[in-house]
Amino acid sequence: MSAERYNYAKELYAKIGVDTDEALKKLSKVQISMQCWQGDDVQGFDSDDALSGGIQATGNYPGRARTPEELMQDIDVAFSLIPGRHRVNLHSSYAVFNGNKVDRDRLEPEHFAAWVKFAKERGIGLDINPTLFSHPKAADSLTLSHPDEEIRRFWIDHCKAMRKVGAYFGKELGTPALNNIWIPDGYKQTPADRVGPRVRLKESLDEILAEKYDDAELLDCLESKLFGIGLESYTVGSSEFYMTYCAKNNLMCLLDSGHYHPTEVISDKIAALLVFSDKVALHVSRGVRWDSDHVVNFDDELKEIAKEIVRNDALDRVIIGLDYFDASINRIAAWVIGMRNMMKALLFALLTPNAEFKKMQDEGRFTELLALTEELKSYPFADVWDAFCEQQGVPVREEWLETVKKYETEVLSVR
Ligand code: RNT
Ligand code: ZN
Repeated sequence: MSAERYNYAKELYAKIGVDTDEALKKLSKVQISMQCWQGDDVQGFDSDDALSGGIQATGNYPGRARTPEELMQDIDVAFSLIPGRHRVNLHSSYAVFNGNKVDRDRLEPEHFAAWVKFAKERGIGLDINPTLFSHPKAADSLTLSHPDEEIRRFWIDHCKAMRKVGAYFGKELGTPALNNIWIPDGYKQTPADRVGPRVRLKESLDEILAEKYDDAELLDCLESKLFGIGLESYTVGSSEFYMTYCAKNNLMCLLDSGHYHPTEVISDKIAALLVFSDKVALHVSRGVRWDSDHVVNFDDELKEIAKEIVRNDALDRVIIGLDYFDASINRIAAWVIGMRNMMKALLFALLTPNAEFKKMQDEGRFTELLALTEELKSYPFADVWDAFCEQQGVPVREEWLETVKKYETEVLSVR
């Protein structure tokens, strides 16, 4: 039955010059970095400190992962329901100590050996983020820009340590780890000095990034932000700051879709950065009125993000990661919904006659372009998506929810 539906869809798409087989082949190679922190509300395993840094996971749905074993088990369940082979995005706070805890400035690859083992067994890649929040030394919400040299030193050393961990991931797993530096630094009140903290941040970054690593093992990127909760008046690591820093130092920017003014979209920013940078990294998220980190929906902006990646032939230049932490619903479902949506959006973009549309734009055929763009929305996209899920051996449509419900009853609800 579904083969019939697929063949019918294939014919329709072929008429507008889209090869569905080719689209599925390309989609099957896409790797999305799944944020481990959705599984435990960004708590991590290195402390019981409350989540700080101006970010917040709201909700108290039962079943949060409390140990590395629980988190790994939950990730496995999520991956079994998501088509394709993806990556896991870690934070340094997810180090596995086995009783020999060290502070964050002393972290070593060995503290992540359990994750490397996990990744090797599954044939997947790992990415890393230094954790510059939820820690006594981040109590002022100032880290790499802190006026206190001792605190700044601690965080510089932490970031250096995590680059080493990232390179270890890359080497062990044969796929470069993305190391993303995001800091919460900012002020609640209007600052008396806006330049000083930025100069200190620049100096910290210069030192952190001085050591060169092989691109085949480690890729660094910097994530900007607009504001944090309790840090509304000033953000040290703003968009302009990092875009300039990255441009001058030949580094990669990370665009988080929740980190701009509510009417600004990252889809357009991808297209600006791709003109100048070899690579761009993403934290695909969904802000509702603010940087609320809601689960990614299959909405217009997600489709637009995917289009920018696909039609610029940039699937290997845009590094896609998700970033949300919704504690109000089943956390595994949250992963599955967001990951499947990201893949759906990429498929939607792959099933678009992009070259033809570009030609229409260049030739000023805007009536045709609009008409076809709108008609395309009711093409049998779902039939191709279902075929992909089937091909990849994961549940078709909402069937996956049964597995999540069963797991919730048997495992999550007894935690
Ligand atoms: C915070 C940033 C950052 C974090 C994660 C946990 O606003 O988006 O990427 O969400 O690192
Ligand atoms: Zn982010």
